[in-house]
Amino acid sequence: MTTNRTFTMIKPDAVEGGHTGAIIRMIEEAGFRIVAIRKTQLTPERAGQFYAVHRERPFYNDLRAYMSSGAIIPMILEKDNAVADFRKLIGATNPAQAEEGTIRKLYARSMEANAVHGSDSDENAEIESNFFFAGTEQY
Ligand code: DGI
Repeated sequence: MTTNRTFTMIKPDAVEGGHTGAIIRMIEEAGFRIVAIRKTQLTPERAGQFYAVHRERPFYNDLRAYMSSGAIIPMILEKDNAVADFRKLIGATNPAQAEEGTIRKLYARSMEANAVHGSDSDENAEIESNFFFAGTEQY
C-alpha cells in the first residue's frame, strides 16, 4: 500500500460553479502532483456505493441524490503525507467551521455541497482510487 497518495473529487457544486481550475491550482500550489484525473457523473447507485459507510445516516439519501446530480472530477494525488496534508488543505466537513484559506472555506456552499472530497486514511485512499481508476490510468 502506498502512503504518499490520496484520492479526491471535485463535487457537483464546485464543478457547476466553475471552480475546477481554481481548486486544481490550489492543489498543485500546495505541492500535490496529479497522478490521475477524469470527468464523470455518478449514478445514484454508484454514489450510494461510494458513501456506503454512511448508509444508516439520516442524510444518506440526500447525499446520494446530490453526489449524482452533476459532473464530478475524481483525481489521485501524490505528495509526502498526502492524506493528512490534503485534509488540512480542504478544511472541515462543515464549511462554517473550515479554516480561512481552505478549499471548503472558499468554495463550499453547505455541509453537503462542500466542494471537494478527501480520503480520511491510506486504506480508503486506495479503495476510493480503485473505485474510479485502473492502474493504466495512473501516471
Ligand atoms: O470526509 P468528509 O467529506 O469531510 O466527511 P464525512 O466522510 O463525514 O461525510 C461525507 C459527506 O457526507 C460529507 O462531505 C458531506 C456529507 N455529510 C456528512 N455529515 C453530514 C453530511 N451531510 C449532511 N446533510 N449532514 C451531515 O451531518
